[in-house]
Amino acid sequence: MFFLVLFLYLPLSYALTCNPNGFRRDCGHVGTQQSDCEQKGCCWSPKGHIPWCFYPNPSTVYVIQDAVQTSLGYEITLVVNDSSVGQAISPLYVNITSETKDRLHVKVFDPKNTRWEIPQNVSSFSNPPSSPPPASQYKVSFAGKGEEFWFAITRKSNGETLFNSSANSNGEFNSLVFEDQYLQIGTQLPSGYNLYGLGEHVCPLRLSSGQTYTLWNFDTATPVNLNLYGSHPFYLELRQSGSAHGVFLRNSNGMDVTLNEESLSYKVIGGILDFYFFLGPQAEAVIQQYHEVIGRPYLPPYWALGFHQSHYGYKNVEALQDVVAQYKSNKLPLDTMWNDIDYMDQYKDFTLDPVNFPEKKMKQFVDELHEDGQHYVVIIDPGIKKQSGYKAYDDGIHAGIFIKDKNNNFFVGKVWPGNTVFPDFFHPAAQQYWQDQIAGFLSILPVDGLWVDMNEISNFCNGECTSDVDFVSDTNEVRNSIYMKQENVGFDPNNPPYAINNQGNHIPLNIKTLDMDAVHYGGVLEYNSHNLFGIMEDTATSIALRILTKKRSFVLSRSTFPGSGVYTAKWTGDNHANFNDLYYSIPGMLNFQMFGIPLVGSDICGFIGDTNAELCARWMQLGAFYPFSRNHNNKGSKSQEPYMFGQQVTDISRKILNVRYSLLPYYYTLFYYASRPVSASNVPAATVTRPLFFEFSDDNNTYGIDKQFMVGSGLLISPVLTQGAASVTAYFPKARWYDFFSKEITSESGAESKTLATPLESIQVHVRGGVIVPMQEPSLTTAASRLNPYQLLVALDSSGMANGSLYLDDGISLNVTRYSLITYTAMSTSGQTTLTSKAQTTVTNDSESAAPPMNTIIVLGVAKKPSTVTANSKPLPSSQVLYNSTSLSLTLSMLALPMESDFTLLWK
Ligand code: MIG
Repeated sequence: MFFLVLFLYLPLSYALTCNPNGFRRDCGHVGTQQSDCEQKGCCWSPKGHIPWCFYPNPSTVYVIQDAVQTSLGYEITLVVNDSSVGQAISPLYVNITSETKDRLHVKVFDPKNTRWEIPQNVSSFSNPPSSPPPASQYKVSFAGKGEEFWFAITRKSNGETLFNSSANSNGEFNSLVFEDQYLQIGTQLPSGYNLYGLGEHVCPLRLSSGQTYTLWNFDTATPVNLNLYGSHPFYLELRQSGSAHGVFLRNSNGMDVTLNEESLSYKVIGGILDFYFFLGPQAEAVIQQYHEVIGRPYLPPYWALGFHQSHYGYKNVEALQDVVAQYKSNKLPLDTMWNDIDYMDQYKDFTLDPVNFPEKKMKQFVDELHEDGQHYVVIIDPGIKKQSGYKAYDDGIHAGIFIKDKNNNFFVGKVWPGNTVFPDFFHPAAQQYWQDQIAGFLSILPVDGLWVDMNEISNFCNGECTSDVDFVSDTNEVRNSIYMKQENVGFDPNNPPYAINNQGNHIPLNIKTLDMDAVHYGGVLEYNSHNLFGIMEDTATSIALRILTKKRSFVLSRSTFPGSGVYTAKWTGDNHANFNDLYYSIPGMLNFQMFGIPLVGSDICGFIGDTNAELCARWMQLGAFYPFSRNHNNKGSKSQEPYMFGQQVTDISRKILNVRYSLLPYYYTLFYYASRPVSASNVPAATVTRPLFFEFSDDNNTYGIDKQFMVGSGLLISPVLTQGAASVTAYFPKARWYDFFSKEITSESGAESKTLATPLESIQVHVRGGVIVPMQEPSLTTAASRLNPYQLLVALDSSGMANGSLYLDDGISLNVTRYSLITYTAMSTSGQTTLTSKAQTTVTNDSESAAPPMNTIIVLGVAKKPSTVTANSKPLPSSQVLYNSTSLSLTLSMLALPMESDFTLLWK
């Protein structure tokens, strides 16, 4: 039977040999054994080169036929040196375009036949400039005419080669392959490289050599290193010099990205090779340059930064009311109550269970939440129950907007409601359809946001459902049996020639999702667009909400793609209630900062399994610092609202949620900068939380740290991640660090590790000297907090300087009519310190009220008690000045300074 398979790809296979030094085209998949390999008629040579198992090799390589210089770069024509063998597409064009001084675009494509490319309206990309950018940071080089093709990118300032597609000396990867269903290219890397990104995977932040990262959207309960819900073909690499660069492969097809000892290789099963290179040189600049291409994250509604409570299994509206009441009586902040699929009638989107969640009571419940300044979010799944008489189904059939199968029938899968069809967001009428369904639901229940789950697309059948037995109960068994089948059939869209390492077991592409020959509008195959369903649903849902509510939207998505952050928040999916997953939530959160979806967090206290008091307390402490902070767990798991574990955990949760709420002005300001092209101070700002190396790239001790993280540039969070531990060993990079709680100096100049007592009731939070953190007195909701006076936490560095900023607006409007950007600067000279506030305020609607005043300023690192303190040149009475000689902190209170007016405080 294997002859048939071989015949399909290499019709002239009889002319080929097994030359170990020749061109190796991967035969099979990651982890192939010799016997498998030889059985397929492939060559086995486990030395040096990978792949060890390769197709009998022709000597085909791409050579440069022509290279023309253009105003923005080069147009290179490649041809194969022997077109009589193999399936290499020839000629190929390589367009190298200098787009900005920091960004280079390299696109390898078939000039004759248009191949699949991501449509621009799905995930945006850049347009070439009209004139060449001046003074670029990079230099491009490539092979000479008639030579085998390679290209390389160098950083001009230090000569570092950032990308080099020519095979390295130990032959870890091969040069370019460009066939219909197999594209291969790679780059050399320095030994001991530091490389990050390539999501979505549960794994340590710094990626490992020897590992293959597969990108193929898949619904599974977060196994380590395997492909997950979303795909983000982007990586950031940091060199020992401290400079960082980024590489984005704009491609939506399935792919394996393998990290070898000194190289990285891409094996992609379709589309084109469309690369963007970002020169940084700071990590934060790389990310900002990346987001400029894929779209910057949106500024979320302020309430989305409050605390959220969810559970799969809330039985009825009374259960929801009870949770809200318990939060209140325990004085625990809560902004948003969530409903999982339990609220639906027979799991049908846009319906309410008439018995347990009846319309009248639900409407009253939601109205009451709103009166109390709280919010309500519900889940929807993409699967629409196949049932005539059900509006969402009938409307979709009428508009013809569901995904079709290869026979031109609507594709039938199976999800919670039974057999389902799926909206096709490629269809021009799908947006209106989706908006109409949402509008219909909003008219019953004014929900504040939508949670879009299962959008990988997840399907309980493997491909189209044929009968009820298709339900995937034992995934492994199904995988194996289907995979065996693969070896025995000819062309099968679910089993292309190269099997990506889907679920670590190279399972067929349609397992737990659609068949790859399912068809979207315009003839777009699922094979090519599978990884785009999530972003397309995110976009459609968010746009519908913006149109219908005329406010900023809130959408929480599981499946994402580059550009999703323009519209959506992300949670990291079905984690487990254990300490391991508590840890993995940190790299998960940090990865999505790079991927442009900063509003991200993990299910606090753990989704699968029963949590316990200690784990939940530790998780509330860490989760209080996630940009998106939500406690959620599975049906059947023990209730885990923070008040469920007695007084101690309730107190711990209240304390840390109050810290979160007091820091929201700081978080919101970080979101503002991430959504903007350039920050006020011209410091690149693209993330909300960030790895330590983003801030301290010249300290290579930080390169592997993923058990601590920064919030902005000012806060260092070092949580306890170990069961039973009552201390934390935290690394302090080079700076002065203050304990957020005691206000004392923990490390005078950093560059040291410290073991700090951290009993259950505490988490380590440190403030970096040199930073001013804007804060606000907390209340039980963001709506109430926003009415409270502001505070500043001024952490002086060793030279008595600090600065910070604050962005203020109404927190909800799409077009704000009153906003301020305020910068704070502290400077010390000869025993005297001044703190100035400079506000830039824009008011286009005078009826909107101004922000509450600045009341309290806490200055850390004031060596001795000042004898005079003035506010706007007027002496402050001693009742407003408090100096603490133990912590060396100065607290100025009852200031009542208007936020929109400049002010100066002085002490000496
Ligand atoms: O098949 O809606 O990740 O958060 O509670 C499971 C029920 C479907 C998966 C989500 C999870 C949610 C659950 N969903």
